[in-house]
Amino acid sequence: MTTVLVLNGPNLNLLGTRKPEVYGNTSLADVEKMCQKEADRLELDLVFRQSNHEGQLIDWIHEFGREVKAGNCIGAVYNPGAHTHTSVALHDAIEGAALPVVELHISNVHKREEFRHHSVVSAVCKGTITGLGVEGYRAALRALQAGY
Ligand code: CA2
Repeated sequence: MTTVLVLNGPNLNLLGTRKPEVYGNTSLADVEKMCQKEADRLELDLVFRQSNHEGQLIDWIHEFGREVKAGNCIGAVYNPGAHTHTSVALHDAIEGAALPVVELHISNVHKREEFRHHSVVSAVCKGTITGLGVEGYRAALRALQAGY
């Protein structure tokens, strides 16, 4: 079986504990269970990770870029959190590692504050899903599996 990485950036460990009007009531543990179920259905091995630290996220992107090169992984579903709008380092990591990434946002960033309208990582991602709630994770897994 081939692996898919689901990666979550800063503060996503708070999912389901606050701001339900923006992010819903689902916890990150629930998202993991949902992704695991979808990965089983798609016959993919799931690796699910979250960090609040940019360097850790960069190391994981490099690690899974190597796995893609070795033929063991098809790519990543990545919710970069607030790093989406700020981190040139994550842009460079995705590009440098040649990791196929579906960028994922739970909320519709375009309906929110203007500073959330621009993503510095979109240009190095395969595509972006925004505003479909946690259902977006499932859609992103299907898209990667289908070869997008
Ligand atoms: O909509 C998304 O998924 C975001 O990537 C979430 C980020 C935000 O900075 C992006 O603009 C859009 C924030 C993640 C923080 O999640 C929380 C969840 C519950 C309570 C507080 C924060």
